[in-house]
Amino acid sequence: MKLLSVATSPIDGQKPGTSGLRKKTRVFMGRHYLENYVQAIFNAIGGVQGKSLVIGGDGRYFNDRAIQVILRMAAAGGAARAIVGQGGILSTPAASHLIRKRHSDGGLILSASHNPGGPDEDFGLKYNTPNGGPAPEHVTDRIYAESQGLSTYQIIETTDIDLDTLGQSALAGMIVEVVDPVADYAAMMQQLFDFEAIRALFAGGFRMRFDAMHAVTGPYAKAILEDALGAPQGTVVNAVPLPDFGGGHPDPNPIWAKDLMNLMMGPDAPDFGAASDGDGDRNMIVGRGCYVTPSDSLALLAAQAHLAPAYAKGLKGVARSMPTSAAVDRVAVSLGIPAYETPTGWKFFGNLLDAGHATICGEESAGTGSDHVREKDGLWAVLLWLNILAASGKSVDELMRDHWARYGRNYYSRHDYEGIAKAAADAVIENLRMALPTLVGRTVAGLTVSSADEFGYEDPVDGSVSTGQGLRIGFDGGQRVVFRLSGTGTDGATIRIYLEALRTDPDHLALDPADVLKPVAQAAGELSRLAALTGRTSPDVIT
Ligand code: VG1
Ligand code: CO
Repeated sequence: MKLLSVATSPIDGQKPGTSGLRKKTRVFMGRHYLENYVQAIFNAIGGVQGKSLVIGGDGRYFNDRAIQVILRMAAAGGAARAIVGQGGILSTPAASHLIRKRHSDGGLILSASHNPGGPDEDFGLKYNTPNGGPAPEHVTDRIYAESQGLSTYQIIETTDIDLDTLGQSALAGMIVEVVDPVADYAAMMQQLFDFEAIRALFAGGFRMRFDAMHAVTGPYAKAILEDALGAPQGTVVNAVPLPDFGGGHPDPNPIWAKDLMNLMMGPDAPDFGAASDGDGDRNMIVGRGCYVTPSDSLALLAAQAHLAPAYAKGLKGVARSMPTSAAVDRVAVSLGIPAYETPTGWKFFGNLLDAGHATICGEESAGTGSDHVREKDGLWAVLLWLNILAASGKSVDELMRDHWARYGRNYYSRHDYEGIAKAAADAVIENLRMALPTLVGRTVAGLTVSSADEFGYEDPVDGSVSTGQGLRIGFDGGQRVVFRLSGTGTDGATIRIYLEALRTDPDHLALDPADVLKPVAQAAGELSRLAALTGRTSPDVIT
């Protein structure tokens, strides 16, 4: 074994986005690229001498190779221990839990989440801090700064480390501990939820389908839903993680989880359907004939969480990202608890959770979670839904109807315009930004603008400020549109347009969302001049 100090030079474009650094896999595989980024992370946290790190990923192409590199670099940096999921596998929430449970000094999670995997698709890497959460901006800024000034990295020359056998081995002075990726996570879920009640639900003939989309949650879902809770074999489909996710996008939404949607909307639908994404932190919830938007799911979970043992004493508060619908805010008002509004990205929930200000958090992009870890957690959301279904004896459809009858319904949709030339996308945002001060009082597509601003956030715990977090325009009557650029894409730019309209009239709770949102969609088009500036007339993805 030989310690090498390799001369390198900084590589452009290593600025981490909404969630770590995501690039084309071939970029990560390029000479020194991964190594530079890992060294930048190590430098940014003051080195890894004597530290312990949790390491694992979603199993996508290059996961195995990248982990070997990271282990050899951690050993070269003098790390004391690396806790690695067997086969290099750890879902994002399971990694967050392990970091916390083992009091480690943080972790490296290899994933590009819902982005497709493969040599010509996407790869990603992010550093999570000792609280188990994604690194906050001051840490990612430091990582970026380090990556710009790098001249060498340290690595050990050795043969591959066996990651398939559970147990401990030594790599130079570092202990490599290979752990079961599922066991600790499954034990925690059992603590949080009423497994007896859910078991009785399945024993009584309740049927569900969980689509793991050939991504990381397969082994977790099989162990928990089928083995521990007694759901019939075959409840979990696409359960084997594949390096290319079977060629699909492991993105749990009605577009990419179309098979599940078709089943749930068809004559043979089971009682409940769910799916999770590449790294297991997102969820999709669908009842028989009833798709639940992530914003509604967050609101319903907040309203009914007391039915699960872990939340029986109530919630301290709730938090949602700004583009997420205000449905959960209405629940918070009725519960008499605070509701926080943060920028997009789970890293902004970390301080609120650590400080005990919020118990449940969520995003419109199908991320929901609680203070049990510091990441969003797909299976957690599915299990909380199951717990609520078991305890209430109601169907998904009944629960949603009751919810809307009580709180009103925030109709919601997101339109994504993908692969836009960066200059055109920037022009759309810049034009809108310039126009903001002139908008209030103007009537567009029959709607009158009542507010217009650019979202900025001051963290209530550490006072840090994040600006430029999305343009939001409100209209009379509780309708809203938000514009922002994606921070996770790898091809050109993606413009996200978030549409929302509140209805409280009892006769307006079962309308077609597309009809309700038509005027606000039209206003969004006119205000942004999107078609003229980008040449696009319809979105690539509607969720
Ligand atoms: C997207 C979502 C955001 C989420 C982020 C990471 O970011 O909109 O809500 O936190 O992905 O989720 P953006 O910048 O592309 O809109 V995951 O499951 O990809 O880690
Ligand atoms: Co994800």
